[in-house]
Amino acid sequence: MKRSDFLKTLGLGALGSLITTGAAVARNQQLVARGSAAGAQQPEASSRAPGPMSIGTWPFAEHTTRAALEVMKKGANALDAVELGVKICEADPRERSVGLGGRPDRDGRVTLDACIMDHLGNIGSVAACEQVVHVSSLARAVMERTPHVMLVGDGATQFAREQGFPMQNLLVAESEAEWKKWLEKSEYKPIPNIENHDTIGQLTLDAHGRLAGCCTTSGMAFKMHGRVGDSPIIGAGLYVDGEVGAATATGHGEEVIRTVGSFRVVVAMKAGKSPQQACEDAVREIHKLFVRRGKPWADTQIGFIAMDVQGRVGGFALRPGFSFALAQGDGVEILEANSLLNA
Ligand code: SD4
Repeated sequence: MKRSDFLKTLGLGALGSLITTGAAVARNQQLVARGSAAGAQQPEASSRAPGPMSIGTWPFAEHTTRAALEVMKKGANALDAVELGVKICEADPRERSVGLGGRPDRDGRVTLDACIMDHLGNIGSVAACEQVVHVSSLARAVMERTPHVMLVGDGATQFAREQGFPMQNLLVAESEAEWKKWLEKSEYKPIPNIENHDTIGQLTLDAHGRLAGCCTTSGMAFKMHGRVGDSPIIGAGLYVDGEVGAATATGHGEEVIRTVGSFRVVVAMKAGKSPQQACEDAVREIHKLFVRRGKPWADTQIGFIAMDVQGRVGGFALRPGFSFALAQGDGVEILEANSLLNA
């Protein structure tokens, strides 16, 4: 399905071209603002019943959202579907920032972060976990089989072992070679959109209107050992409010934690913003704090995606280059997100 066709199915029609250019964002915002003020339908509104549907960060979510959509069409609930989807990415050694094959920290250790949340507010999370490929499932096990919501480091690995998760070396030859090359200079410089920003955050809405989300990553490449990013932190890397909507983040985790990014997006939706407006607000807040702190803010990337219970979606980034997948109906579409900065 072409994006223009897809947008038509969302009732966006002529607004389709507004998705990609900076000037268009402003027009889109005006339209949204006017629509809201007049109590009219907002441009992103879907004209048909939402769900099942799924969105996920970055183009690799094409496969994971499609898989989630297909099982939801067969009756799976949003939570099972989102877990099934992200596991595809975790198991793929070619994806070098998630699960097996993820890039190691500066000590050569692959440590994974993940969290999961359902529409009822059930949450589970693991951080800095080693030797386990499917940390999304481990996060779910924390959620369903412990009195806690988060396990980290050795405790997370120990729990995985006790629960029968297979233990394996996550460092593949390509990632090890990159790490050895990195050691030559040992400079920590995240490169936007290139090597350090490919977390998968995925959201699902099933046929019964239940939302779920999962975020899983190996985190920043060559991070300090023990560093934890936003991805396993409920409210930062992921948040789901079953009555409102859900959001997830990718990019420079420290900045997302600083602003409690995903929670911020969902709260904005609860206050009446569309998913698109809410993602834009969160990125603006991050940018504002960069400026306030006098930091070289242009040199990093942050992206949010969001979906509400009405099936409207949004995505926005600090810089160009961020895209996300949307699976709905018969197809999956890769949507290029607008950005606050031009480069
Ligand atoms: C982190 N947010 O560890 C993750 C990295 C990321 O796309 O999103 N990469 O900070």
